[in-house]
Amino acid sequence: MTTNKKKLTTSWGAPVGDNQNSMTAGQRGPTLIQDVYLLEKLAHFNRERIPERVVHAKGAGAHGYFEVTNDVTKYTKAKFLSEIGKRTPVFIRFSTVAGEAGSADTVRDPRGFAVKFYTEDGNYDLVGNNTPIFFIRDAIKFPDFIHSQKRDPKTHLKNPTAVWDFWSLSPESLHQVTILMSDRGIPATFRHMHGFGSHTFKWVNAEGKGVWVKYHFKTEQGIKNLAPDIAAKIAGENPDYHTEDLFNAIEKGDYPAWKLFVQIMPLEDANTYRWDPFDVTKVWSQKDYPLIEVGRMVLNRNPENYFAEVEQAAFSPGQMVPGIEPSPDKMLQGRLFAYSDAARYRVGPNHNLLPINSPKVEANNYQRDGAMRFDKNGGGSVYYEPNSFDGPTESKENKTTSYSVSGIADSVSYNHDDHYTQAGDLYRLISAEEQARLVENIVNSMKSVEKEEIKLRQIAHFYKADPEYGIRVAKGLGLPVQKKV
Ligand code: HDE
Repeated sequence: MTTNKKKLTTSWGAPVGDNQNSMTAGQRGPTLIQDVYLLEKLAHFNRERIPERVVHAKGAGAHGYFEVTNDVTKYTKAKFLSEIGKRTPVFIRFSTVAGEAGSADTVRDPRGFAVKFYTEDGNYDLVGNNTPIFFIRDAIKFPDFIHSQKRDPKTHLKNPTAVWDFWSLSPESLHQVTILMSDRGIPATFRHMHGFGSHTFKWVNAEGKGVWVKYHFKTEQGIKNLAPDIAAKIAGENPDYHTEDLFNAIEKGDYPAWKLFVQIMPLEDANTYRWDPFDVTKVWSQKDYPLIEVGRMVLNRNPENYFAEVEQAAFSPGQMVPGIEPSPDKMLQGRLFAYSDAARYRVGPNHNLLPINSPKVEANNYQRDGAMRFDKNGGGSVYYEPNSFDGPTESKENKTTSYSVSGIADSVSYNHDDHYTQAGDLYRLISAEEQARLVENIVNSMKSVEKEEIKLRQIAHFYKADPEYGIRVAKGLGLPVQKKV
C-alpha cells in the first residue's frame, strides 16, 4: 500500500529519526547537547508568543468581500468604490479592548471593528469600533485613559476607582460612557453589532474636490445584546463565546453581513456646524447629514490559521488609498503614527510582507532589508531614487489634496466644550426600561469606587446631561445629588 504521509523533518528539512525520545548518554545518562533537534524544538517553543496588542488583545477574524451597491463616485475616486457590483476582498478582526489575549469575550467594553480592504490601489484599513464615538478626543490622553482601564500596578486587579476617576475628570467621555453602560455595552455576538469608522475622514473625487465623511456599517443580523447576568455566566462557562459564534456561523454557511453607509458633509460646513466635526466624542445628526448607502460586506471564510492570519494581522488607520484622506481629528492624527509603530514592535519592521498584511497588488518601493525580510528584497533592481534605471516613480495624480492651515502653534483644546447635550439626548432617546438598566449598570460599576469625591463629580456630569439621569444615579448610590462639577 502506498502512502502520501509526509516525513517529519527539522525546520531545515532534514528527516527526524526519533520524535519521542531525546538522546541521552546511556539509559540513565544526562541529555546530550548534540540532540540539536531537541534543542531546536525547545528553543522554538520558547519563542512562540509575540507581544499581545497593548489594547484589543482578544479578538477573532474572518475573510470576506465588500461589494459596491451605490454610486458614490461624485464623492470619492477610490477605485474599489468606483462601480456598482465591484467586489473587493476584505479581512476583518473583531475584538474587546481592555482584556488580555485570553480574557472573556462577554464583558462590558467597546468592540473593535477593524476592516482591511485589499484594493487595486493597495490596502485600505478602516480601524473602527462598534460605537460611533470615543471616550477622549486627543491622542495625548490615550495612554492615561488605557491605564485607568487596565490592571492596578499593585493589586493587578481591574480598578473601578481609576476608571471613574479618569472619566469624572474627563467629561468629554460622558457620551461614550452612556453608550458603554447601556444595553449595547455587551453585544450578543460580534455579528449582532454595528461598526463605525468613528472619526471624520476626507473623501476626494476625480476632480480633486473633497468632502468630510463618516462610516457606518449596519448589521444585517440585527442588534442583539446580552443582559449582564447572562454575560457574566457565559464569561465563566465559555470565555471564547463570541470567537466560537463567529467561527461556527461562517463554518455552517450562515455568513454575517453588514451594509455600509456614509454621512457626507461639505468641507465648508466644518466651519459652521454646531458640533466640531473633528471631535470624535460627538456624532453628526443624521437629520443634518443623512445616511447614504455605499455597499455590503459579507464574511464567508474562516482563517486557516489563527496566529498567521489573526494574531499577525496589522491594521493601521494610516493605510489609505487615493480618494480617501485623513481629517484634522486630533485622535486620528495620533493613530496615524501609533498603529504601524505598534506593528513594527509586535510583528517586526517587515510585518507588511506577511501574507495577511501584504497588498494583493505589487508593492514597489526602495525600502530594503530589515529583520525577517523573507521576500526577494527587491532582488538586483535599482535600490535608490531618483535613478536612471527606470525604477518606480511617484505619480503626481496621487498626491493628497492640499488645504490651507493658519494659526499659532500651541497645545489647544477643541473650541466646543458641550459634553452634555449629546449624552443627555441619548439618555432621553432610549426606552424607560433601558434607562433603568443603564442606571443600574452605572450604579453597579460605581459602587466600589473608593473616593466619594469621584462619585459626586461623576453624578454632577450625569445631572448636567439630564437632571433625572443624575438624580437616579445618585439615588442608586445613596448619595446626595451633585448639581455642579
Ligand atoms: Fe486603537 N490601538 N488607539 N483605537 N484600536 C490599537 O494597535 C490607539 C482608537 C482600535 O484588530 C493598537 O496594533 C491610540 C479609536 C482597534 O488589530 C494601538 C489611540 C478607535 C484596534 C492603538 C487609539 C480604535 C486598535 C494596539 C488614540 C476606534 C485593534 C496594538 C489616539 C475608532 C486592531 C495595535 C486589530 C488597536 C492605539 C484610539 C480602534 C496601541 C494611540 C478611537 C479596532 O496601536
